[in-house]
Amino acid sequence: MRWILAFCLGLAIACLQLLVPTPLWSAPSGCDAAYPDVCISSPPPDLDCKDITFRNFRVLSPDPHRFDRDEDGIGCESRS
Ligand SMILES: [Ca+2]
Repeated sequence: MRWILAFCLGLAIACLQLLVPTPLWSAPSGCDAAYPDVCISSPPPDLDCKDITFRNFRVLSPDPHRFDRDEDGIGCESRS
């Protein structure tokens, strides 16, 4: 019967992770939600691409640092 308990507990944890908004679990405080793939803190200070090492990352509105100046949803595109 112990496996049933383990199964239910695992199921409960899985459901909890679906119900609770992910930022509570994954995003450490200080990471701006506009850049979900990388951890960049919200301004101030206002950062530019030259101040960070990330390239070609997803940018969501409102893009407080203006990393995505051409507004295609990709920040700090590396020119090749
Ligand atoms: Ca862009």
